[in-house]
Amino acid sequence: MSVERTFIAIKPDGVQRGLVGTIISRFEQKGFKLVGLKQLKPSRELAEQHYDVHRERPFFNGLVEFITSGPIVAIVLEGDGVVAAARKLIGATNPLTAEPGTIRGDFGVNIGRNIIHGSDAIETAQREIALWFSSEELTEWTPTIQPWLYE
Ligand code: IDP
Ligand code: MG
Repeated sequence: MSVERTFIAIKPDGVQRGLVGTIISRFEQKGFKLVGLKQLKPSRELAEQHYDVHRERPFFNGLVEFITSGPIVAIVLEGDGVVAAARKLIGATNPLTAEPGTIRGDFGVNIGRNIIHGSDAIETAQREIALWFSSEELTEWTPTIQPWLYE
């Protein structure tokens, strides 16, 4: 078993469209544990740091404008293999080609409005969690259903 943590952000379009509950439910129903959850309007600095790898891309400025335009919901999930599994639940970057059944495949049509972010690797997740959350904001707890999720 590989217990991991990942960083998820419901982007301003997901919040505006009232998809927060639906999206959190999908991760809960899959069996992943919420260890961090907050709503915030990110600063430009935070958004730029988060998307630092895309700094030279033509969509970078528009992306930062979009992410800072409204509240986002920042989430930390924990569970076996959660980094790759959450990316699978989220679906491909372009919602138009994302598989039905995935969050982007079910709820989006445009790459610039793809509803949700999820860390792409364990190291990225560690960097992003540290960027968005302080350690006091993360809760260590054991769900009572744990024995029904893991043998
Ligand atoms: P990911 O979110 O699936 O990891 P990345 O390639 O890392 O996708 O891109 C980060 C984010 O940048 C995407 O989720 C999307 O919001 C935005 N983005 C990526 N490519 C484009 C584009 O061609 N036009 C507009 N926005 C883009
Ligand atoms: Mg990415």
